[in-house]
Formats: sequence, structure tokens, C-alpha cells
Amino acid sequence: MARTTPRVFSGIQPSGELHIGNYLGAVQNWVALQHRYESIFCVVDYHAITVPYDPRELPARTRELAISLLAAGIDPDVATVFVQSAVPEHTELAWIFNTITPIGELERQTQFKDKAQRQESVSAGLLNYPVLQAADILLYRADTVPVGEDQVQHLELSREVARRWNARFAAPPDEPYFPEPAPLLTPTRRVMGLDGQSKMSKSMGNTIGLLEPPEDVWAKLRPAVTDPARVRRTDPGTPEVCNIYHLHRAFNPPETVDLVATQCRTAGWGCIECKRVLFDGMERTLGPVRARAAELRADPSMVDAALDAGAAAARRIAQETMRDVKARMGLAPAAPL
Ligand code: AQP
Repeated sequence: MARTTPRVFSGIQPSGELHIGNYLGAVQNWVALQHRYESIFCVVDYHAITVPYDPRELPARTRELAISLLAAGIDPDVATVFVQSAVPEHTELAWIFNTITPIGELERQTQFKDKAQRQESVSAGLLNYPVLQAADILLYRADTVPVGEDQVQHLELSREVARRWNARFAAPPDEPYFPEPAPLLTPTRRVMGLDGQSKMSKSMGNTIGLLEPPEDVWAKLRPAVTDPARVRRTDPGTPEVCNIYHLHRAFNPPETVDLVATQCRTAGWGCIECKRVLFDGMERTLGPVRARAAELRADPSMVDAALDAGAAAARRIAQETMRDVKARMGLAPAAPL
């Protein structure tokens, strides 16, 4: 039966603490979308094991990430939130998609090339990461995927997988079975790291954590790179080239952003004063998120209940998709439990 409400799916890796790049590029959007779309959000732990990791730390990271999502405003009564490895159909569909995906396409993925360069030994899992991502999305036949800009290339691969599978197993006169999922970007689709050089990224160590204590946030913000032309306090600056200015746009209202731009251009404020105003703006957003996370940590049963219900709801959809997919491909149906 055709769905009346469009469905979004998005995932996030428990590879480190959620940072403000993840928040501004993706999670903030999820919070807004959950009331307009049927929303499915996943902590993608199978993705996090494609690079070296410590199995003793993973459960706590996974849980802490789930807490961060709920604290940021994902409402488990409205959206489905779950952990990927609790729904085995993700890897089952990924295997199927592996069989129709040319290796060359995977080797061309920018994120694979970047991450592979940083490792001594590269696993097949790292290469196949975007195939698992395609399975994550298509398992729920999601129409829309709210992500940061870095994920757009992967999403193009998901679209290609959907097209290829449909052509082979749901060819006309059948309706295409899988929709071609479209990315949904935010105005802050690419948040730069505090080094001002590269994307804010857990693995680059240039992040501000969503739940970091205020004193740690300030300790990171204080030395963060600004407009390199502002060497002395009296040098006028160019806000557009300054990463701090872009963060103001994400955390402060337009009138404050205008004031920041004027004070920068006229050297009215030094960079430290400017960062103080940013810090205050950030605190208005991050303070309540931090407080909510503390409440959730104190009530583990609430988090367990949300994740269990989420996994059960996700699994119902996933099993239905796998039944259809396997039937169309001539594979055996799952044995009854
Ligand atoms: N700097 C960023 N700006 C905007 N959006 C971002 N995202 C990540 N970094 C930025 C978006 O956050 C969502 C979840 O990201 P993820 O953890 O699944 O993937 P990632 O891109 O691998 O995150 P990191 O921090 O860069 O992790 P590492 O260093 O482990 O690879 C995605 O929608 C992503 O676009």
C-alpha cells in the first residue's frame, strides 16, 4: 500500500562523541523533520567497526550517542530510534547489494580514499561501507535522507544501487520497488573544524562535543583559528573567511550575526570578544541539551525502552522488505521463529 507520509532515514556512527558538526549538519534537521515525516534514526554501530575500534568501549559509545540524540530533541514517541546491530536485516540486504555493486564504484568514493590512506590495513568492510549505507536506507524504502554534505556522494551510490536492483528485479511493467532516496541538506551542511582547515570530524580531533562541559568548550573555542589577516587586535577582519563567524550564523540570531560582522570589519571587537559572544549563543543551545542528557543518564530504563521499541518497529518494516526482496530474487524466505 502506498504511504501517505514520506519517510526519512538517517544514521550516525558511534565512533566518538557527537560533535556540533554532526548536530548542525544532520541531527538538528532530524529534530525538525520528525514532525513532518515518518522518521527512522539509527545508531550505525556496524559502520563504526569498519575502522579499528575497542570492543570494550563500543557499548558505552553506542549508548552515549543514543542519549545525545534523545537529548538533542529526537522524541522516541514520534520517531523510531534504534541501534543498527539489533536489526540483522541491515547486513542481510547489504550482502545482496554487494552482489550488484561494481568494486570500481566503491574504490572511487572520496571517504574511502581518505580513510584508507589513514590506515595500515584496509578491510573489505571499509570499502563496502556505502553498500551497507544503501541497505540501511533502502531497507526502510526511505524517500529522503537528511545528511551533511560529506555524505552526498555515498547517497548517490545508494540511488545507483536502487536503480540497479530495480532494473534487475523489479523491471517494467512492475513499479520500481525501491525509491531513489534524495539527500536533504541543512544551511550548515559542512561545518569546519576548529583548525579552520578541514571538516569537523571525530577522527581529526578538531571538534566541539555536543555534551562537553562549558569550560571545555571555551578552552577549545579560545584558541580556535579565525581570519588569518587579523594579526593584531586593531586589524579589521573579513567575517566571511572566518570559521567563528559561520558558527555565529548557526548559533546566534540574525541581529547578533550582523553585529558580529560589523564589529569584525571595523575591529570594534577583538577575536576573543567575538568568541565570547559565540560561546554565549552556543550555551543557549547546548546548555539545555546537556541538562537533558544528564537526566537520561540517570534514568537508563527510559533509554532502554526507547531503543527496544525502536528496534522492534524497525524490524517489522525490515522483515517485510526482506520478504519482498528475497521473493523477487528467488531466495528462500526466512524460517519462522
Ligand atoms: N563537519 C560536518 N558538517 C556537517 N555535517 C557533518 N556530519 C559529520 N560531520 C559533519 C554529518 O553527521 C552525520 C553523521 O555523521 P557520521 O558520524 O555518521 O559520519 P562521519 O561523517 O563519519 O562523522 P565524522 O565526525 O566525520 O566521523 P569520522 O571522523 O569517524 O569519520 C552525517 O549526516 C554527516 O554528513
